[in-house]
Amino acid sequence: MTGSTPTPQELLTIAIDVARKAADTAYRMRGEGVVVAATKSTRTDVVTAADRAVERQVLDALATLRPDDPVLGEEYGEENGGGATGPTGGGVRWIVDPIDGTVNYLYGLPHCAVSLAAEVDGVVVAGVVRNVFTGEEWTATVGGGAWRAGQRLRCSTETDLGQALVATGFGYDAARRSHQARVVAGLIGHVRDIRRLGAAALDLCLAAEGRVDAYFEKGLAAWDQAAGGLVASEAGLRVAGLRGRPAGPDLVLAAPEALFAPLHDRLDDLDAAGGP
Ligand code: LIP
Repeated sequence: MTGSTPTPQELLTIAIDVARKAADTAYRMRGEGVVVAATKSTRTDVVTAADRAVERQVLDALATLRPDDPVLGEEYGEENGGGATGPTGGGVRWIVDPIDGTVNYLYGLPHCAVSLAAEVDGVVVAGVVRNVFTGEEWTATVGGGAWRAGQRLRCSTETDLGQALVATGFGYDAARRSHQARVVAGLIGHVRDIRRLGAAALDLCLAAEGRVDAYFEKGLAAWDQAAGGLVASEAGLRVAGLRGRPAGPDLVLAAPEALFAPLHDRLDDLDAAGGP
């Protein structure tokens, strides 16, 4: 595959192999005891030794398998490919969140995942999300559908916002969390209920198979949403931002077509993409 651009399925095969081994490391290290290595944006934004070890494992594996491909990761930023032949990986870039749901990992709550996606020329074409604790694994390729345990995933068919179970999340900054709480306060009376599970990649995958009807969150980084966003869109969810913007740090909204407009409009009215 060196030099030419691999197919989405070829990239997915690599991603699954790397992610499974990474998730095994995360699980093993959890059993050995969690070590908080540092904090980042705030005192509650922790990074564990496992976050760093798992991302380094992914980087090393990809450096062997795809030496010319750059990798963007949560803990080490962008490491440019550039093996012997230089960055000629056919426009492939990898995006990794070594442990999405780090606080859940710290507390031993079984909702955290390794998330690994492959872009070609800036478009995510393959992705895998693997729950570290349960081994549940979601995969997708562009145009190839979203899958778990050999079953093709289909999102919720709910059409009534008042019957929708909606997942969301909160940032680490106190001022942002307060704004996000006000958004939830304005929404909760208009939906079935809210779920705050703590890992965007998994939240997107649960939405992909209708275990929640929709998901939204402000403040996600590329590594939070790259793989899970492809799983969600390949399962039939519309994944976007507000007011015609693409999904991104301002807001990620993933909803079935029938719910997208009413949920979008209420979130827009509540300034869900705004605030600190
Ligand atoms: C997490 C996200 C989650 C969000 C958390 C946190 P991390 O990412 O996946 O959706 O609500 O606050 O940002 O920090 O565990 O990689």
